[in-house]
Amino acid sequence: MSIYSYLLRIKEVKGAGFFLLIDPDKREFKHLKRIVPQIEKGGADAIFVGGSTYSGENLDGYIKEIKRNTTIPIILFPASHLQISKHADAILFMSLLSGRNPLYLVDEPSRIAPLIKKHGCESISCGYILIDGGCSTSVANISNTLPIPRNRINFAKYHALTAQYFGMKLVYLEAGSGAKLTVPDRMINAVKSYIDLPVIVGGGIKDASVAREKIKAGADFIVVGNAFEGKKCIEEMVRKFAESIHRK
Ligand code: 1GP
Repeated sequence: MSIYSYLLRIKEVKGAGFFLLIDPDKREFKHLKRIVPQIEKGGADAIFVGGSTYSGENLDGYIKEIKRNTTIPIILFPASHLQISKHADAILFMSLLSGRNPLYLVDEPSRIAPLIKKHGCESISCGYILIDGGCSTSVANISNTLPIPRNRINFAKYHALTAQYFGMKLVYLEAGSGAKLTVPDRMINAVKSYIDLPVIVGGGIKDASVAREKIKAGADFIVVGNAFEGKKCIEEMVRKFAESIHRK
């Protein structure tokens, strides 16, 4: 089964999916052995790997170490072509549709595309849409793009529909890692009812009840990273998120 089919299956069986994001800049290699099994035992559906400032150093080794410690899929969430590894199960192949910087709309994707072909990895194309998270975020700074204002619901809807008509497989509504404010429920709801694609929501989600709110608003998948950073024992917290997200 492809990873994309697996994700759709998760949605069908559990109601929604939970992805835990590991940023190699913030989680040391030596801690993976302890942390990764907790992610699976806690009930996350996949592990995302990536980070805005990560140089890609030893990415192959990092992915292999995660793989040694889990059976759930590892999906790359690359900020650049330096964050591609053939050892991942799939790659979120993104274009930053909300931005007007050609570097992240098409230049980085065009550097990643030949690597995907070379490695024969599964690519899951995704319209990446940045929403104002109420503070300055790394993704906005590094991409040098403006997020969509929180009240511009139609703007978000039209960008998401663009992803659909471009033939992309997912839409990611992103407030940015560590965002002060999460993607507004009203916006999630409006986007989800306007398009036919699965919607991922992430950025600033720090507890299970907020994740639940996003699911109720229409999110199909939730990504959480920051809330787990720097913690040694995460299994119970992962479980709380998973139970709250999977509740039909
Ligand atoms: C960032 O959406 C993800 O790209 C996760 O955000 O780190 O704030 O959970 P957090």
